[in-house]
Amino acid sequence: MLDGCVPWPEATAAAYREAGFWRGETLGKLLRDWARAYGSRTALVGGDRRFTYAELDAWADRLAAGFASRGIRRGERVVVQLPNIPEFVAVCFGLFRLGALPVFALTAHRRHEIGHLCGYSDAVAYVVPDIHQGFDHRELAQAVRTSVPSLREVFVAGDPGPHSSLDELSSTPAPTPVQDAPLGADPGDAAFFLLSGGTTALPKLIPRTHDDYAYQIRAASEICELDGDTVYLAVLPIEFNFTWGCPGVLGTLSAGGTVVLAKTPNPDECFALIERERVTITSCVPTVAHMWLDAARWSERDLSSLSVLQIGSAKLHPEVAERITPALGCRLQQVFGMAEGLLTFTRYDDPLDRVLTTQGRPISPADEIRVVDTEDRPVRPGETGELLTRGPYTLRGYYRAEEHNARAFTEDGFYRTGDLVRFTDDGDMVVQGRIKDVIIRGGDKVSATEVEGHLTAAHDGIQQAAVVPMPDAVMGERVCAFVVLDGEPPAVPEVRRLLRARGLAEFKLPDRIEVIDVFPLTGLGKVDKRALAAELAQRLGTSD
Ligand code: OOB
Repeated sequence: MLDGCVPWPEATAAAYREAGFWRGETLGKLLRDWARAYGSRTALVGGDRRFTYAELDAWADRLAAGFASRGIRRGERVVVQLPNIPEFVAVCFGLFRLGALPVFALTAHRRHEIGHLCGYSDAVAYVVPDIHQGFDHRELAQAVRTSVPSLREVFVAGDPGPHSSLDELSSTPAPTPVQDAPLGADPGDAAFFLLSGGTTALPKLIPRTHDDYAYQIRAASEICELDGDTVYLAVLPIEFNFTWGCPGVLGTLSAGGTVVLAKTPNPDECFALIERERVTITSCVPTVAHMWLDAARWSERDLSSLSVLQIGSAKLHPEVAERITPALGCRLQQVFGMAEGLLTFTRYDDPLDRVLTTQGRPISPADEIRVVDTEDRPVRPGETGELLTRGPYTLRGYYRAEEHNARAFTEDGFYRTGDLVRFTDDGDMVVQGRIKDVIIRGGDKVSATEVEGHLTAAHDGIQQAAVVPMPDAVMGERVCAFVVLDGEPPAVPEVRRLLRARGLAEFKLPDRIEVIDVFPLTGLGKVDKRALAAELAQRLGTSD
């Protein structure tokens, strides 16, 4: 495996291959197979543009040749920050075919996060849109380029400004045929990097291998019964594991279906796409589901093609879950997942109460689960504890993070998820809470530690900061910062402006600031965040 990645133990890897989970295929080769099987069918729809499987395959080849002609080599990293546009898919497959590794940045990321991702991965190139949601990514690229020495190239989808045009790169005919197998990469090696949902100040990189991801999309597609008639609407950002491969974009392509890209989760846009493209399945976070439930009351769009709505990434409350089928006329599937690997799904034939109240079961018979107490001892059946897991598509270590890995994994390779769960007698998992210091704001993960660091650095008067989740009916949680001050209390817009100026993504900025004289401490002398959450509830008048 690429230097800095942690492989599965050889015996475990052999067992996964023996069991047929890992089939020794690369993602770049899989697209070739899909193009052979489904050539003239529509693979991808983005805005007014439609691509057949054959066209997507040829586009990926041209991009692979183009990237190679610009000196990008096997094993090198390329930060990809693109919205839901067809280029995202073509660029990734172009890179897979070279054996170069996309690093999936969020479009919301700004100078601070992108600088970190490029530096941490020693990226040689960075792929951006020109302007997205009013923000000029070419300027961001210019700034990052001066601070990251490894960065040689910036490619732009759209008007390139001072950088290189992605269109031009893919207009050079590929030296056909690009050899079939192994298409530049080793199936056991990392194919791309997902980002961790941030328990650490900045995201860690999660290497996903060709073998492990090909297995994930196969297992997820089977459970979701995808086939050639599947039309998947990508509502959430495409770089999110949920959208990309649970079964999502890749699962749909593997089945010969059609992927439709939505620019935003806005119900006006998405309902129109569902009607126009006869969408059959989509996935979203509870906050988006809320929006859709409200919009469905007045919308006159025909949503009758929609048969499954997957919801995950944050806790879905049973009262909201109950409204899905009556309002949208489709089946609900709860999904619990993480970029690190493990996925649990409710199944289509589960009794309704299990679908409404649980997050289902792991998707692979080889997923291993432990639920443990604070001493790593298994809790009694049915009791709540921390979820630990390992399996054929769950990482064994973050990239270049030896010290962190020692804490994030047990000695025998189980990943410590930081989630508190219990299992019902039927074997379904129910998420009860979490012990990691993360706020889940409408499905986006915000590291408390990261925001705290920026608060004290950004504002002279803020002596100490502690960030906690603030319950919110629509977003699930919002970001509340408790601050110990020296001077006048700062206004929220002012603090947000200061953090934005530090290059922080918008979704991390505090929604509320609460002043406190001293922080409550735990017995170990750490800031007691439970006590702060209780204090917040009292101040908001929401404590029971
Ligand atoms: C998904 O992935 P990440 O990496 O952004 O976040 C993972 C974390 C989990 O550890 C858990 O804390 C939370 O998000 N989470 C849920 C949940 N699904 C994820 N918490 C409560 N209920 C759920 N259903 O969020 C993700 C990746 C793939 C598929 C779906 C979600």
